Amino acid sequence: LQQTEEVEVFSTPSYACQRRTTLDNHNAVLTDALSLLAENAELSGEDGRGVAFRRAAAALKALPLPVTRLTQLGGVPCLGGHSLRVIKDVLESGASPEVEALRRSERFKALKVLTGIFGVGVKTAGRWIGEGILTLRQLRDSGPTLNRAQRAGLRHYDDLNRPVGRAEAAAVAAVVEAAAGSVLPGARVTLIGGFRRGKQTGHDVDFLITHPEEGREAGLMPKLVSWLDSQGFLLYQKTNSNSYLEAAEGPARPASNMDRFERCFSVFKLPEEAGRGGAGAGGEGGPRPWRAVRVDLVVSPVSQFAFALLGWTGSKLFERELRRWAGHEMNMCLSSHALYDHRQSRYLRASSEEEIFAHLGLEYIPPSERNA
Ligand code: DGT
Ligand code: MG
Repeated sequence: LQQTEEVEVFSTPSYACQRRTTLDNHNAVLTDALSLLAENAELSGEDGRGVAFRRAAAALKALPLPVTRLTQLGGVPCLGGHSLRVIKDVLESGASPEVEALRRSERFKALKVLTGIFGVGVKTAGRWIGEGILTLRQLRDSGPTLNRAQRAGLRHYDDLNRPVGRAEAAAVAAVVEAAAGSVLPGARVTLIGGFRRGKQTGHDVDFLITHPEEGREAGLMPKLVSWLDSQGFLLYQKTNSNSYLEAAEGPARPASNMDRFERCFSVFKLPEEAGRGGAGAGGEGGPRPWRAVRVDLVVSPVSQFAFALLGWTGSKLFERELRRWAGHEMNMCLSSHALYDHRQSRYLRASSEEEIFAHLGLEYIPPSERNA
């Protein structure tokens, strides 16, 4: 009699927005490898390949146990040949030669360092690498012209590449709440992004601001920014104004998810308090009295609040999958402003995330389970 070991065969729905993905990832070794390949594709301008690896990683993140054999993956969607090869290598020998080579690659390292500068995108980084600039030192020495965002990014490079903790996020929240309360009494500030999903750290802190009375939020962002600036909280800011208008005939460009909210990309000067993990910020001179933190502010009219909340809570892949589900499975168009039903030729209103999931024919997934 041949003894066969019991191994569970996994299966999971194909859209990330149909799955519950907590932060408890049982397959981090595999998903780290696939995420690195995704990152490399994105840094090389190959977004399609990037999404394919992100989807593969997300499918594994949703599994209830560690994968030990390839044969368990029969019912797991989104695993293409390339991803399966990487998974096989990791399962059999603990590592993927392709991923290990990538980790050591000078080009990948340079792309990571340069795009790690706030304000530097893939194209700029690629151009600099073509000019022989691979490190921050080389960038500082050879001095290509930097814009205002990039100068701030370079100046605060170490701070902005140090993860932001929950206590720091709460401290930023207190400042933003004071600002909003002062310039528009009754304004509501909500922490969004990764922290709303329960992450312990983030690369930035994201906030959505609204007012319960429609229209009162208009013009709020400039006032907010000028209050923050006058109190000395801003090291950098760039504000985009709201340009979203609903058209009677439906969304003009259904595929577009460009944000048209009042939005501010900023770098906060956050005072460091004792006990908040300020050590390490100051290097040799001892702890500095403040650190730089990336903060994103978004203002939404209350009529669009639920859509904005859903659209800015993430994860990025979860958002992308929600929009794909809406388009491909429901013939609807979802954005951070609205949901348009092409069959009925009308916008579907919602005042909560639960209602939006219901419109989409999806089971409600709470923020802590959107970590795809
Ligand atoms: P983090 O900050 O790296 O810990 O992780 P997240 O999930 O907070 O990511 P982040 O801060 O880049 O973005 C927060 C969420 O907001 C993200 O999951 C998707 C959404 N988001 C970010 N940028 C845009 C945008 O330009 N348009 C739209 N519609 N959504 C965006
Ligand atoms: Mg964030």
